[in-house]
Amino acid sequence: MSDSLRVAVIGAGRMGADHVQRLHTRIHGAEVGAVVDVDLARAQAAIAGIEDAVALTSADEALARDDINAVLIATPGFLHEDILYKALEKDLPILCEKPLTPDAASAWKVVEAEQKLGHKRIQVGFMRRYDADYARLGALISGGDMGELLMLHCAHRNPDTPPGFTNEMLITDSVVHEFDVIRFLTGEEITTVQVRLGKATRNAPEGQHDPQHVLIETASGILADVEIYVNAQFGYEVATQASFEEGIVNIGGDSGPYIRRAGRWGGEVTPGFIERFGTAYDVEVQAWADAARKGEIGGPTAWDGYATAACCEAGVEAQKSGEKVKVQLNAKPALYT
Ligand code: ISE
Repeated sequence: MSDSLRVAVIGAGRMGADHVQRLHTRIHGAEVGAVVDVDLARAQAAIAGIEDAVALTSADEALARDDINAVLIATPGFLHEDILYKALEKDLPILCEKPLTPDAASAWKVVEAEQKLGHKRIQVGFMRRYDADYARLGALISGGDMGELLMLHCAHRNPDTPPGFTNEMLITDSVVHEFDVIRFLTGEEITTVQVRLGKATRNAPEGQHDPQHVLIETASGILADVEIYVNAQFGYEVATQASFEEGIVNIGGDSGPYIRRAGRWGGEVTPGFIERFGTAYDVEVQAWADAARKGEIGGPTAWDGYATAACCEAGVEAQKSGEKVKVQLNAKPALYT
């Protein structure tokens, strides 16, 4: 087996294909060995120009190959669980796109399976933790120079939603990042979630109430509010304002060249998450590859995947009831402390 990781990328959709290109062109110490997709033509398109990589339609077939020693899971979330068990059985390093699994009960079973294995093999793809702005804000919070963090105001805006994006997915697919990054920034678990539905845009597809206002409380009482607005039309924006005892910090605002031209001034809005978080994805996958070659993981754990699944479950219940819902968490196993 080569010193480099030979990765099976499972799922060749938007994120999977993006990770294939990343592994092939920008990540050191890892290469694409196989790409799996139910649509063989899509898997073949993803490996075009990559020598020695094979396109397959079955994850089992990829994991059974002698030349594969790592797995990157980028299928839709409801397909993760089965692949996770099979990869754990082979004790392979795993980078699993979020969500770990779609609900807290199945995520807990994955946590239990990893505990049985006795060491961490699963890194969950919460890429915001690798974004330079979030890392800087995290350092300001833990550094303590600005006093205690009191509140976070988060805006999460997407231009539109792909077909099949349900009302629940505003929480489980989008706010899930907010849950993770709030836990990451504060170092605390989230205790309650409430969702308020106000005036809705006419641009949302049938069945979606958009935008939604999500109110979050952490263990020490830090309050966070999230505007999740997934049919905002104008482009992609993820921004946070943090209120401290000694000041205010903004991250994720507009950046890039400020242009004055032909009687106008301004810049460009990023079109989507692949562009907005492109560098963060690169850093994330490199951190995973570096750690995996040493038998470790380089980021968010299966516990983080479970804890955010529990937040999502509370969030979906809160969407329906309008009530403040408690997040139910099992005790944290020693493997993750
Ligand atoms: C998408 O799946 C992502 O992960 C993006 O970061 C998020 O902004 C978007 O709302 C999700 O649908």
